[in-house]
Amino acid sequence: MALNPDRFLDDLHRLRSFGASGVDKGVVRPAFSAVDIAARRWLASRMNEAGLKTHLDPIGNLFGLNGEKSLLIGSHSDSQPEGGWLDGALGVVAGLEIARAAKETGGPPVSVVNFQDEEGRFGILTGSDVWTGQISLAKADMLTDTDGVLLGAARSRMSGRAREFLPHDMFTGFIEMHIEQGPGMDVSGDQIGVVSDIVGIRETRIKITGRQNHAGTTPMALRQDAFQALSDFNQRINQRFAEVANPATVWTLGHAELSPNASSVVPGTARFSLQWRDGDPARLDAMETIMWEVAAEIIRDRNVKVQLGEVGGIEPSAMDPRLKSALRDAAEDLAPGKWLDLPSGALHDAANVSRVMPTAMLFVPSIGGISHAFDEDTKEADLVKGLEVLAQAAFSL
Ligand code: HGY
Ligand code: MN
Ligand code: MN
Repeated sequence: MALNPDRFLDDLHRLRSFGASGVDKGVVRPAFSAVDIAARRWLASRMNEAGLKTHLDPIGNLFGLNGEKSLLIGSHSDSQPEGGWLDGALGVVAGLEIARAAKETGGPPVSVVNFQDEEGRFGILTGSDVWTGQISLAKADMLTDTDGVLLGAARSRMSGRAREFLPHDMFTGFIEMHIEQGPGMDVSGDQIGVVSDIVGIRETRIKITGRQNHAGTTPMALRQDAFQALSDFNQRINQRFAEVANPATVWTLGHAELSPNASSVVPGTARFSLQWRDGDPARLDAMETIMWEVAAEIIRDRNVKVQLGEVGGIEPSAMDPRLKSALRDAAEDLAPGKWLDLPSGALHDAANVSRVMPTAMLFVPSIGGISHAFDEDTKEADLVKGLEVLAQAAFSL
């Protein structure tokens, strides 16, 4: 299969132009934003030019299909509120190049997918959640982003061109190429990572309601300060989670908002997110129990109301042995001694897709281990090496 690495890199840079931030190689392309929709339209035109049949499903997942039975390759093109140019985009453009090269040179049938809202503006991996049946479309429509926008309203911007959900059995398997997004391979000097499994996650949104009041006249002892309650909640979570964590366990309070958010007002409400990740479902459950216990302690000790949202989650998932071994063989052939097996601490659509078909992932290194930030980057030689390994594995399958 004759790949065209220049065309692959050109497409990657072209995709970055949709929502380019102007800082480093940053991208601002949240799911269902105008630039996200424009990027999907452009990708659809590239798929058409490659002779693939485009298909948009009701949640906004875009497919470029090659025949009735094919290997599926892809990832996502939506970004975090401040994202890099490779997170997701790399896997989609690699899939496009391999499907295109395979068509041009009589290779195996390969289709491409570009999942919607992998970055969880609304859910966790929303587009693949819905396609693989983890949640219904009706339930997904009721999800909101942190500004209160309903997914149902957001997706109506794309629904004019959408058709039905595709059956999973059109595909013999799924492979997702991605940047590692952590420091492991940058430090070890490896060029290719073959993913063994993907961690699980739990996530919820929490609201603390205290009593909004005057910051000069309200005695400390009488305050029901929503921020102080949040701070106390966070400290107790740090202590209690650490008691059950292993070195790979992580947790993050990544979104927080105070109301009215003014320097002379005792905050009346605090809204924030809490997520935790681990490879062991029992530990994920234990951490959820701790969260409920800490919430009860805060209500008791801080005289505030604590409302916990629904706890969403994805279970840890193992990658398929046959697909993994195809990736390993290709890695040993094209990057001898410079590849390794490793788990993924980031979530990926592959976690959902692994429930419905054989699925595998490969990683290329992230410079400095930086991702979900404008300065995320990977050496061009590593991007191309990943493309070649993936293409060879696809061919051997
Ligand atoms: O958050 C994640 O792990 C992924 O980037 N959606
Ligand atoms: Mn990603
Ligand atoms: Mn991401």
